[in-house]
Amino acid sequence: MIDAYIGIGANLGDAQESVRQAIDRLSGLPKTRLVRQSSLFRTAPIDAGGDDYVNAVACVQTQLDAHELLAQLQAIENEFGRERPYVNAPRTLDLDILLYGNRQIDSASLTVPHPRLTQRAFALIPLLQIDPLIAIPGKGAAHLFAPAVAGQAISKIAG
Ligand code: PH2
Ligand code: MG
Ligand code: MG
Repeated sequence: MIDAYIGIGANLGDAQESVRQAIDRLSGLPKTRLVRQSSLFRTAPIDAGGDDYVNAVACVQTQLDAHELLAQLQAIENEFGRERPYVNAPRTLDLDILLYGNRQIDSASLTVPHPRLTQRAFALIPLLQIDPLIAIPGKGAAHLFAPAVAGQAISKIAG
């Protein structure tokens, strides 16, 4: 069993509802159980246009290997009508593997830890909410990177 942390984002359509439903879908993945979920956060787009995002992070325990997990996440994105007209286009749902246990993976389709995790409040802050002591393989304690993203707009959504 591996603890995998999934970054969830949406800024097209009913983003809050999509993020909530996506977390529900994660809990139904084969060989996988949902362990923790962060609050939902409203965040300003980073290196992207469109509306504010709704972001969250979920922790799952899974027996899927990293590429099987990636394929499952892409299938969920597609179910939610994900389109990719250009890089960082507004999206109905984005599911990224942020961490896969303590593994470092660099394949054609997958880089883990997520290469921009330490630079983006929308991923780092929800991650720290569910595990304040978590370490990022190759980089060290995640909380050490929080000051560097303190200028990025992020606010917890009530409820
Ligand atoms: N995702 C991106 C690019 N920019 N900005 C925010 N606030 N939230 C995201 O999830 C996000 C982004 C690429 O995946
Ligand atoms: Mg992403
Ligand atoms: Mg993605």
